[in-house]
Amino acid sequence: MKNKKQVSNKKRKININKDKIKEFFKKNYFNFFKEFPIILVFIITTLANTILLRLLTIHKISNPKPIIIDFAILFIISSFIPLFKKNKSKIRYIMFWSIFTAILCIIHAIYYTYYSSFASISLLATSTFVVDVGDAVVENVMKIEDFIFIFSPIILYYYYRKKIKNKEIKKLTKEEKKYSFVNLLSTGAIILLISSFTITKTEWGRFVKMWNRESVVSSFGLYVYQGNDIVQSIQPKINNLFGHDKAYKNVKEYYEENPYQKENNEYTGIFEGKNIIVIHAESLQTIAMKQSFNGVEVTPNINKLAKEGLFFSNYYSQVGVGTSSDAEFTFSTSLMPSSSGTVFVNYFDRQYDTIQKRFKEKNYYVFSMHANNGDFWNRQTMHENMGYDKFYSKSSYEIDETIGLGLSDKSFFKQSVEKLKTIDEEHDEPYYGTLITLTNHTPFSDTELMDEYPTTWTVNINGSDVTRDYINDTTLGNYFRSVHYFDQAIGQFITDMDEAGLLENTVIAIYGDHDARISKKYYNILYNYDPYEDKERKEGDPGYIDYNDYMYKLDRKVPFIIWSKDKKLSKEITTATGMINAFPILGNMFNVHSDYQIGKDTTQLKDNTVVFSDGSYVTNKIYYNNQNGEFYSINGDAVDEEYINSNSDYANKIIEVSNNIITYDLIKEIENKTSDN
Ligand code: GP9
Ligand code: MN
Repeated sequence: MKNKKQVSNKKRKININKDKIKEFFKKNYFNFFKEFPIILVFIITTLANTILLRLLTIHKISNPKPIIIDFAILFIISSFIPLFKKNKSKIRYIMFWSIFTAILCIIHAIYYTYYSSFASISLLATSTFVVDVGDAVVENVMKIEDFIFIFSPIILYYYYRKKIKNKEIKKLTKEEKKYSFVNLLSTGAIILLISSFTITKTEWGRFVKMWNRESVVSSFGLYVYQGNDIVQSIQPKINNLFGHDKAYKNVKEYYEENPYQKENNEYTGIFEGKNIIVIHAESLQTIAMKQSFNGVEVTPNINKLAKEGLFFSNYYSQVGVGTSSDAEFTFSTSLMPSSSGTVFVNYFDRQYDTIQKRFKEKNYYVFSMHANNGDFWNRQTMHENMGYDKFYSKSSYEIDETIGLGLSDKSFFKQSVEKLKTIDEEHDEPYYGTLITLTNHTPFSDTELMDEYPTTWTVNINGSDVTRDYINDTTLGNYFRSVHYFDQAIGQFITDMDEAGLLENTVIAIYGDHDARISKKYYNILYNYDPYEDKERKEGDPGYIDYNDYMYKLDRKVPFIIWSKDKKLSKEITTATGMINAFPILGNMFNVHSDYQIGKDTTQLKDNTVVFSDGSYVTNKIYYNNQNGEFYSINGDAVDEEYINSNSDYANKIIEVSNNIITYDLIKEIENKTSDN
């Protein structure tokens, strides 16, 4: 039993410690911020911006980790303030960081709306493309709330003018400067160090790989994310200093374990020697093929091609931030897109083994047509590197009719048929052509050039017809109208090609390049609108569909259709298939392949894993969300841990191998070594 004296000693010690701690905080923080309150205002207002950014984008601010880490970084940034001699320099330094971080938040907010991800500095080179998409950005991407972050430097400057400007700020001695610097810096560093012990293995993995930008910002905060992004964006430029040998070994081992094996099936060589036109259908989603409004299908022409051809109805795009260009890349190489930056802009100078080059080896004339600026997505350079003999860009077309981003698809196709007639006349050899469309790109604006196609719903109530707005004049309604226009354009294209005799010996392949990024709330209306009650069904209402995030992700499917006039395949493939499988599927039909193709021909498979750029994946049984480790059973199928783990390993592996190849230009190295031997 401790006697009273021991207890009172213990109490006194605790009080002494408390006083010491109080004294420590008073000296190191309270007195300092009392002298320099503007630093505290800078930290608070700038921290508020990062919290607001997460609130407006990922809608999550409950996790304290990113807040603490951002706070620590701001402490570190502030630690240099006492070192400045002049007070004016101190204020300029603070205002620079306040304005810089506000602009950073604005860029991320705008970028997130369009790409559902955070921006990477490696995309700076592509930022001009964002400007080029013009009204798509203004109307559908830039929102007023994106600019709310500017209030932070405004408040800071107002505080400076009101409270600091005309006041004499205490001059620090050399010793005090040094002490304050070390104190703030070490405080920030200690907070960072303690925070690092709370980071999980998964979070570290995502930090290193940076596929899952949302997850990195959610766990590490904005500034650590951006710092890591800068390092990872610069790294490819000095890549041989970092990890080249490990990457080379990784890729060599992968292809030794997974060599290309020719597997003949009912489609092998069926189109060998024929022409092929690949239509890259901007933002064409499979959901549009299932809709009708007022008795008129959204896509009657595409539906006919799907019915007569080989239709992959469970097909997904696998783009990263490179959107259209990533779709082209993965379609052409059967590799995953880059996780840091975009291939077309940051790695255009690497050597790739493409389907275009393989057709060229079989003496095909290979060309691409797209009525946008040739430097959009750096296509002028990248298409040549991919093996195209010629790229017909905007300068090859008469811009006689514009909708949205540029030349209307009806005019693009009409003018392209004339070019195809010339190509057919001038070339005895078969041709491989890629036609990239534009009209169906955001903003899906309703223009007089798009025939009226109201996405309304007319029902008979008490004997009289009542027409409900339904999704008309919503983004989704405008999207379906835009798709309906595209369908008319492609229908006319097929007719014109047929009349010109260009379909006799030609295969048409159509793929949607990615989904249209339309908000889930409109899909809810599409599925849950009750025209009789003229309201959206809620939980508990009869016929209510609980449209969850996974159903939304699955609705991002895009179609892949392979059609020819003289060989009607008339089959639907429901096996999960992705852009990465297109080259192996088409290659089997024309007897071309790449030793580096990662995808498989899925026409014979009962199940397949389609990997997305953030490491998530879909199979015929589940959608696995790599951001939170959850999985959604699509048809109520039960799967075991082994199914999840093996598919997750596969997903990580093919993303890693693809990025190794892209970053370190390994196809060129492997090919050179092979030819030297
Ligand atoms: C631009 C067109 C659209 O030329 O391909 O590009 P996206 O915005 O879809 O990447
Ligand atoms: Mn696109």
